[in-house]
Amino acid sequence: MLNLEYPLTRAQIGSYRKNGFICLRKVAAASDIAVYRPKIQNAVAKKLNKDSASGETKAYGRYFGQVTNVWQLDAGLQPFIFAKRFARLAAILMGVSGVRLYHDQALFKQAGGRNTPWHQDQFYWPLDTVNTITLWMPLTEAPRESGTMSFAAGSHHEGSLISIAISEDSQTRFEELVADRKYPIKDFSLHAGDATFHAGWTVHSAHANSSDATREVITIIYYADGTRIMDPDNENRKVDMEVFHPGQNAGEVAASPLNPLLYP
Ligand SMILES: O=C(O)CCC(=O)C(=O)O
Repeated sequence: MLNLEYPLTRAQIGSYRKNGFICLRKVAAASDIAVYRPKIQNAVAKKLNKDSASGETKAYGRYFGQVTNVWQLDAGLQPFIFAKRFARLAAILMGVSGVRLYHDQALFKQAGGRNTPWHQDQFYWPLDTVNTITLWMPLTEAPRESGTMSFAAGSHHEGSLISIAISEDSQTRFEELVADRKYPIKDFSLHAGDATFHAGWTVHSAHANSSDATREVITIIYYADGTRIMDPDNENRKVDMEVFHPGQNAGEVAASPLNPLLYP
Protein backbone atom coordinates (compact mmCIF):
# COMPACT_ATOMS: atom_id res chain seq x y z
CA MET A 1 0.00 0.00 0.00
CA LEU A 2 2.93 2.38 0.62
CA ASN A 3 3.44 2.86 -3.11
CA LEU A 4 -0.22 3.41 -3.92
CA GLU A 5 -1.40 6.97 -4.42
CA TYR A 6 -3.70 8.41 -1.77
CA PRO A 7 -6.51 10.28 -3.56
CA LEU A 8 -6.82 13.93 -2.57
CA THR A 9 -9.73 16.17 -3.57
CA ARG A 10 -9.41 19.82 -4.56
CA ALA A 11 -11.44 20.68 -1.49
CA GLN A 12 -8.94 18.91 0.76
CA ILE A 13 -5.99 20.69 -0.86
CA GLY A 14 -7.81 24.02 -0.56
CA SER A 15 -8.62 23.35 3.06
CA TYR A 16 -4.97 22.56 3.88
CA ARG A 17 -3.78 25.76 2.23
CA LYS A 18 -6.44 27.88 3.94
CA ASN A 19 -6.11 26.41 7.43
CA GLY A 20 -2.50 25.19 7.55
CA PHE A 21 -3.45 21.63 8.56
CA ILE A 22 -5.59 18.71 7.49
CA CYS A 23 -6.60 15.35 8.91
CA LEU A 24 -6.53 12.43 6.44
CA ARG A 25 -7.88 9.00 7.28
CA LYS A 26 -6.12 5.68 6.53
CA VAL A 27 -2.94 7.19 5.14
CA ALA A 28 -1.22 3.97 6.21
CA ALA A 29 -3.02 0.60 6.19
CA ALA A 30 -3.41 -1.59 9.26
CA SER A 31 -1.05 -4.05 7.55
CA ASP A 32 1.66 -1.33 7.24
CA ILE A 33 1.28 -0.39 10.89
CA ALA A 34 1.52 -4.08 11.86
CA VAL A 35 4.88 -4.33 10.07
CA TYR A 36 6.48 -1.01 11.04
CA ARG A 37 5.13 -0.29 14.53
CA PRO A 38 7.29 -2.99 16.21
CA LYS A 39 10.37 -1.68 14.40
CA ILE A 40 9.67 1.89 15.55
CA GLN A 41 9.03 0.64 19.11
CA ASN A 42 12.39 -1.19 19.05
CA ALA A 43 14.27 1.84 17.77
CA VAL A 44 12.69 4.01 20.48
CA ALA A 45 13.37 1.50 23.27
CA LYS A 46 17.01 1.05 22.28
CA LYS A 47 17.72 4.75 21.86
CA LEU A 48 15.94 5.98 24.95
CA ASN A 49 17.49 3.24 27.13
CA LYS A 50 20.94 4.06 25.80
CA ASP A 51 20.46 7.78 26.42
CA SER A 52 19.18 7.28 29.96
CA ALA A 53 22.09 4.89 30.69
CA SER A 54 24.57 7.53 29.48
CA GLY A 55 22.81 10.24 31.48
CA GLU A 56 21.97 12.23 28.35
CA THR A 57 18.91 14.41 28.87
CA LYS A 58 16.38 15.08 26.15
CA ALA A 59 15.33 18.67 25.61
CA TYR A 60 11.66 17.69 25.29
CA GLY A 61 11.68 14.97 27.93
CA ARG A 62 9.03 16.81 29.92
CA TYR A 63 6.56 16.48 27.06
CA PHE A 64 7.44 13.24 25.26
CA GLY A 65 10.22 10.76 24.52
CA GLN A 66 11.72 11.81 21.20
CA VAL A 67 13.86 9.70 18.88
CA THR A 68 15.04 11.31 15.66
CA ASN A 69 15.74 9.66 12.30
CA VAL A 70 14.57 6.15 13.11
CA TRP A 71 15.33 5.32 9.46
CA GLN A 72 19.02 5.51 10.33
CA LEU A 73 18.63 3.31 13.42
CA ASP A 74 16.94 0.50 11.48
CA ALA A 75 17.29 0.24 7.71
CA GLY A 76 14.12 -1.87 7.78
CA LEU A 77 12.22 1.37 8.48
CA GLN A 78 13.28 3.08 5.27
CA PRO A 79 10.40 1.78 3.13
CA PHE A 80 8.00 3.39 5.64
CA ILE A 81 9.75 6.71 6.28
CA PHE A 82 10.63 7.12 2.58
CA ALA A 83 7.16 6.02 1.37
CA LYS A 84 6.18 7.74 -1.85
CA ARG A 85 2.54 7.64 -0.77
CA PHE A 86 3.33 9.97 2.16
CA ALA A 87 5.83 12.19 0.30
CA ARG A 88 3.42 12.70 -2.57
CA LEU A 89 0.76 13.93 -0.15
CA ALA A 90 3.29 16.39 1.30
CA ALA A 91 4.15 17.71 -2.19
CA ILE A 92 0.56 18.03 -3.37
CA LEU A 93 -0.70 19.69 -0.20
CA MET A 94 2.09 22.28 -0.43
CA GLY A 95 1.73 22.62 -4.22
CA VAL A 96 5.38 21.88 -5.01
CA SER A 97 6.84 19.50 -7.57
CA GLY A 98 9.23 17.65 -5.25
CA VAL A 99 10.00 17.11 -1.57
CA ARG A 100 13.02 16.05 0.46
CA LEU A 101 13.16 14.50 3.90
CA TYR A 102 14.09 16.96 6.64
CA HIS A 103 13.95 14.28 9.35
CA ASP A 104 11.59 11.89 11.09
CA GLN A 105 10.79 11.72 14.79
CA ALA A 106 9.13 9.07 16.91
CA LEU A 107 7.27 10.95 19.64
CA PHE A 108 6.11 8.66 22.43
CA LYS A 109 4.09 10.40 25.13
CA GLN A 110 3.71 8.23 28.19
CA ALA A 111 0.44 7.82 30.08
CA GLY A 112 0.15 10.88 32.30
CA GLY A 113 2.47 12.91 30.02
CA ARG A 114 1.74 16.63 30.07
CA ASN A 115 0.42 18.76 27.22
CA THR A 116 2.86 19.87 24.52
CA PRO A 117 2.90 23.69 24.68
CA TRP A 118 1.77 25.86 21.78
CA HIS A 119 4.61 26.60 19.36
CA GLN A 120 5.66 27.05 15.73
CA ASP A 121 8.02 24.39 14.34
CA GLN A 122 9.80 26.54 11.84
CA PHE A 123 11.38 28.60 14.60
CA TYR A 124 13.76 25.60 14.81
CA TRP A 125 14.42 25.06 11.11
CA PRO A 126 17.11 26.81 9.03
CA LEU A 127 15.05 26.48 5.86
CA ASP A 128 14.52 29.47 3.58
CA THR A 129 10.99 28.60 2.46
CA VAL A 130 7.41 28.46 3.69
CA ASN A 131 7.04 25.07 2.03
CA THR A 132 7.59 22.76 4.97
CA ILE A 133 5.12 20.21 6.30
CA THR A 134 4.88 17.57 9.03
CA LEU A 135 3.01 14.28 8.80
CA TRP A 136 1.95 13.23 12.34
CA MET A 137 0.69 9.64 12.52
CA PRO A 138 -0.35 7.57 15.53
CA LEU A 139 0.63 3.90 15.51
CA THR A 140 -2.22 3.00 17.91
CA GLU A 141 -5.73 4.24 18.57
CA ALA A 142 -5.36 7.92 19.44
CA PRO A 143 -8.42 9.54 20.96
CA ARG A 144 -7.96 13.20 21.95
CA GLU A 145 -7.25 12.25 25.56
CA SER A 146 -4.17 10.26 24.47
CA GLY A 147 -2.51 13.52 23.37
CA THR A 148 -3.50 14.40 19.80
CA MET A 149 -2.67 17.74 18.26
CA SER A 150 -4.60 21.04 18.24
CA PHE A 151 -4.13 23.55 15.44
CA ALA A 152 -4.81 27.29 15.21
CA ALA A 153 -6.53 27.56 11.82
CA GLY A 154 -5.00 30.13 9.45
CA SER A 155 -2.08 31.02 11.73
CA HIS A 156 0.51 29.79 9.16
CA HIS A 157 -0.29 32.71 6.83
CA GLU A 158 1.52 35.09 9.20
CA GLY A 159 4.93 33.35 9.20
CA SER A 160 6.83 33.79 12.45
CA LEU A 161 4.45 35.12 15.10
CA ILE A 162 6.58 34.83 18.26
CA SER A 163 10.23 33.78 18.13
CA ILE A 164 10.27 31.41 21.05
CA ALA A 165 11.23 27.80 21.73
CA ILE A 166 8.70 25.29 23.03
CA SER A 167 8.29 25.96 26.75
CA GLU A 168 5.80 26.97 29.42
CA ASP A 169 6.41 30.53 28.18
CA SER A 170 5.50 29.62 24.60
CA GLN A 171 2.30 28.06 25.94
CA THR A 172 1.27 31.27 27.71
CA ARG A 173 2.28 33.64 24.93
CA PHE A 174 0.75 31.68 22.04
CA GLU A 175 -2.38 30.96 24.06
CA GLU A 176 -2.89 34.71 24.39
CA LEU A 177 -2.10 35.31 20.74
CA VAL A 178 -4.50 32.59 19.54
CA ALA A 179 -7.26 34.07 21.70
CA ASP A 180 -6.52 37.69 20.63
CA ARG A 181 -6.51 36.84 16.94
CA LYS A 182 -9.51 34.56 17.31
CA TYR A 183 -7.94 31.71 15.36
CA PRO A 184 -10.37 28.79 15.44
CA ILE A 185 -8.79 25.81 17.23
CA LYS A 186 -9.33 22.36 15.78
CA ASP A 187 -8.33 18.92 17.06
CA PHE A 188 -9.06 15.34 16.03
CA SER A 189 -9.43 11.84 17.39
CA LEU A 190 -7.33 9.53 15.23
CA HIS A 191 -7.05 5.83 14.50
CA ALA A 192 -3.75 4.07 13.87
CA GLY A 193 -2.60 4.98 10.35
CA ASP A 194 -4.64 8.21 10.12
CA ALA A 195 -2.49 11.33 9.88
CA THR A 196 -2.60 15.05 10.36
CA PHE A 197 -0.40 17.27 8.21
CA HIS A 198 0.54 20.77 9.33
CA ALA A 199 2.64 23.58 7.90
CA GLY A 200 5.89 24.68 9.51
CA TRP A 201 4.38 28.01 10.64
CA THR A 202 1.04 26.66 11.89
CA VAL A 203 0.66 27.38 15.60
CA HIS A 204 -0.08 24.06 17.31
CA SER A 205 0.02 22.15 20.59
CA ALA A 206 -0.88 18.66 21.76
CA HIS A 207 -3.13 17.48 24.57
CA ALA A 208 -1.82 15.82 27.70
CA ASN A 209 -1.99 12.04 27.68
CA SER A 210 -4.67 11.31 30.25
CA SER A 211 -5.21 7.77 28.92
CA ASP A 212 -3.51 4.77 30.49
CA ALA A 213 -1.38 3.87 27.44
CA THR A 214 1.64 5.43 25.75
CA ARG A 215 0.75 7.64 22.79
CA GLU A 216 2.93 6.24 20.00
CA VAL A 217 3.40 8.63 17.10
CA ILE A 218 5.74 8.85 14.12
CA THR A 219 6.25 12.19 12.41
CA ILE A 220 7.92 12.81 9.05
CA ILE A 221 8.99 16.32 8.10
CA TYR A 222 9.41 17.37 4.47
CA TYR A 223 10.47 20.51 2.63
CA ALA A 224 10.25 21.60 -1.00
CA ASP A 225 13.11 20.35 -3.15
CA GLY A 226 15.38 23.26 -4.09
CA THR A 227 15.03 25.01 -0.71
CA ARG A 228 18.16 26.84 0.44
CA ILE A 229 19.64 26.86 3.91
CA MET A 230 19.20 30.26 5.56
CA ASP A 231 21.77 31.98 7.73
CA PRO A 232 20.76 30.49 11.10
CA ASP A 233 19.57 33.39 13.26
CA ASN A 234 19.11 31.44 16.49
CA GLU A 235 20.95 28.66 18.28
CA ASN A 236 18.26 26.05 17.47
CA ARG A 237 18.50 26.72 13.76
CA LYS A 238 22.29 26.53 13.95
CA VAL A 239 22.13 23.14 15.66
CA ASP A 240 19.49 21.87 13.21
CA MET A 241 21.66 22.96 10.27
CA GLU A 242 24.61 21.02 11.65
CA VAL A 243 22.58 17.93 12.57
CA PHE A 244 20.22 17.65 9.60
CA HIS A 245 22.40 19.10 6.82
CA PRO A 246 25.84 17.85 7.86
CA GLY A 247 28.71 19.44 5.95
CA GLN A 248 26.47 22.10 4.42
CA ASN A 249 26.54 25.89 4.77
CA ALA A 250 24.05 28.75 4.67
CA GLY A 251 23.09 29.71 1.12
CA GLU A 252 23.44 26.17 -0.27
CA VAL A 253 20.53 24.10 -1.55
CA ALA A 254 19.55 21.87 1.40
CA ALA A 255 20.34 18.41 0.07
CA SER A 256 22.74 16.50 2.32
CA PRO A 257 22.79 12.67 2.31
CA LEU A 258 20.30 12.88 5.22
CA ASN A 259 17.79 14.66 2.95
CA PRO A 260 16.91 12.21 0.17
CA LEU A 261 14.51 13.31 -2.53
CA LEU A 262 11.36 11.32 -1.67
CA TYR A 263 9.05 12.63 -4.37
CA PRO A 264 8.83 12.47 -7.33
O1 LIG B 1 3.38 15.10 19.46
C1 LIG B 1 3.42 16.11 20.14
O2 LIG B 1 3.08 16.11 21.34
C2 LIG B 1 3.87 17.40 19.53
C3 LIG B 1 4.41 17.21 18.16
C4 LIG B 1 4.66 18.46 17.42
O3 LIG B 1 4.56 19.55 17.92
C5 LIG B 1 5.02 18.36 15.99
O4 LIG B 1 5.15 17.24 15.47
O5 LIG B 1 5.20 19.41 15.35
